[in-house]
Amino acid sequence: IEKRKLRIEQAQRKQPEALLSDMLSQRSVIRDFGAGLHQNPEKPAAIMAEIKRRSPSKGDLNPDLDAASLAKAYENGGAVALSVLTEPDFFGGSIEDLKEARTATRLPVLRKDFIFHPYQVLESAVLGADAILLIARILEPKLHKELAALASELGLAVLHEIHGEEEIPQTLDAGARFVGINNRDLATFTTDIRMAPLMAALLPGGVIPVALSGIRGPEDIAVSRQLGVHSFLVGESLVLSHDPEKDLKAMV
Ligand code: IGP
Repeated sequence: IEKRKLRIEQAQRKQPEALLSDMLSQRSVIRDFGAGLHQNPEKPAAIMAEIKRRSPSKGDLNPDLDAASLAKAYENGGAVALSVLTEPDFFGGSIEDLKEARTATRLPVLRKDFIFHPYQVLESAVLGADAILLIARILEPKLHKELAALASELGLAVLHEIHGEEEIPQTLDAGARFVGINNRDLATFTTDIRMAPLMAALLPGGVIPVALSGIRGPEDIAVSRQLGVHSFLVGESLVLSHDPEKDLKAMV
């Protein structure tokens, strides 16, 4: 017990910065989140597949899902990345889901949560996420930029989420390379898959648009691609599917 006490005292004497860098150094190798995303009409659709137990609009979707097996099905189905909800109250998510999904595959993992504090960015890095979501609508431009800078300092990629044209300047100012455009109107919860292509046309070349929400199957992918968007994030329809691997293969 004395030995243990001494070790704890020694650990406590370490500066928080040193502790943090210790933790970060034990982190597994960061996977390249952006590698699979693209804006190339010739390539198969780039699909990020989401693990989501519940949603505010639909309630329980698949509350008992097994994150590891679903992640494997997504990988086998041709997903380029995983998105894992870690938000507990509205989405039934957890850090455990993120860890299990990541361990089960070789895919990069986006932490999907409401991130509005530097602590959460650090936490994401320590817990092994490869990328984080930053939602323009819930962030003041200054904070948005700070969180993005901290993420890149830690080697994390960022998917910036926008809903409207007015959020584009702050997003570009935060250095965005990947911009998720939400097809879902958060006031009414209705989705319109033409939203993402419409907004994508307003982004400068070199920025990769990703269509988020409301993609139900191959037809929606085809329509979006005709309108000029080639990367996607699909949740609900895959989480509810009896054969997510097969359904995903039909979309790519
Ligand atoms: C997935 P869908 O309609 O395929 O389940 O949508 C994803 O876009 C959606 O879960 C989402 C989300 C978010 C969830 C988009 N932005 C922000 C939580 C927080």
